[in-house]
Amino acid sequence: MTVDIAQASEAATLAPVQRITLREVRLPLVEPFVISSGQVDDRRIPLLHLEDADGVEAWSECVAMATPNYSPETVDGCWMMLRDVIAPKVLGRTFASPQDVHVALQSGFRGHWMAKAAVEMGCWGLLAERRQVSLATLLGGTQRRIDVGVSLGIQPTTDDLCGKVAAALAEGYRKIKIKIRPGRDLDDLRQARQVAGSGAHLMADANSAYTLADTAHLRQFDDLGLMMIEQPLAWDDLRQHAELQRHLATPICLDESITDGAKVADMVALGSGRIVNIKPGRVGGLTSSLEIHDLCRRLDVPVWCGGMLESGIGRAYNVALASLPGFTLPGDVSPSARYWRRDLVTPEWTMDADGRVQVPFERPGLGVEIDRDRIEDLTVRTEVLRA
Ligand code: OSB
Ligand code: MG
Repeated sequence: MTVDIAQASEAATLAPVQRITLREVRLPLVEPFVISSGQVDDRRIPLLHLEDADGVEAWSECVAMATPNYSPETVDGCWMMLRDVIAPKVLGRTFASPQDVHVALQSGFRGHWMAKAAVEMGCWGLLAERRQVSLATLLGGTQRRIDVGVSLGIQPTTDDLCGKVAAALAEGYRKIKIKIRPGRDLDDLRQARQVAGSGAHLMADANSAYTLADTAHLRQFDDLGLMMIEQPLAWDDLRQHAELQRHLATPICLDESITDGAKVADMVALGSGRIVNIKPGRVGGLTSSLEIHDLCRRLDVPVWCGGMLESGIGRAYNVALASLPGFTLPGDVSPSARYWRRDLVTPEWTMDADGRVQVPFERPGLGVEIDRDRIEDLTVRTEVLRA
């Protein structure tokens, strides 16, 4: 981009966002992704193109799913909230920092984390462009390479799962997360452990498929040497997870239940879990992610970066976030080819044979080029929002 910013001091802060173009793209996954509460074949992705008063541009992504089976938010709900409520609070206004955008979107405004995050993250993208630094630098990242894990959806058969586990290990992945549901859990995990060997980093993600009535069943997971079990109980629960954790040796990792730093404090106070999955979309953006990261570091709670089947645009934000020092466990930041025949960015995100993704510290902004032609081809609707 060739935008001349007259004074470095102006570049240090945000200029008013003048225009946000919402676009929905449909990106077919290379294979269906099945979790206990639903299935995704084609990913519907709202993209945001933000332009500020100096003509600086940035892209961001809203991570909501088509249906409210993971989070109460949806693609269509977020579109409406972005257009009618969130963009009007931001467009044409002066904010000193993305943190101030976060504050403006929090006051008197409940929920809608993923919709808010799409704009707040875009403002971080704008600021990185204005300063001509990488997003990872802007966020305070320190790790030049991120350990990568893969999230395997529920497969048609246990044999299919074992094949995927073997293939993932051969590719170099440093953690394998296996989606489970009642009826497809213990046997799947036992066989996966058999294939992977005792040293492999395996974990399970239940996406809220169990209740406390399953405690005795879940205790059997303790024999499997899992790194953690992610979100076994209700999506908004902390109290019952604390009860369950008292009966499990395997650490519980919370995903859905953590929507801000206060929830982390509650998790620790109650003993609801010992590890946190941070997804910037789920917690309202990067300001909230940084707050959770800092709190977890103080409290000695390991964190890792989750994923929402993002395109290469959302992935850029996740990779930058995961470069912070508290991200000590492999993240769900798999390379582009694990999801898409062709991504929306160049270069595509790749993983080396050691199972690591390179953080583009040396490239300003998101660190990848946006493939506008490809986005244009995949766009199913557009809406322009102006100050
Ligand atoms: O629970 O972590 C989850 C994808 C969609 C919704 C919820 C989850 C996931 C994943 C995918 O596990 C992680 C990835 O993007 O690779
Ligand atoms: Mg999860």
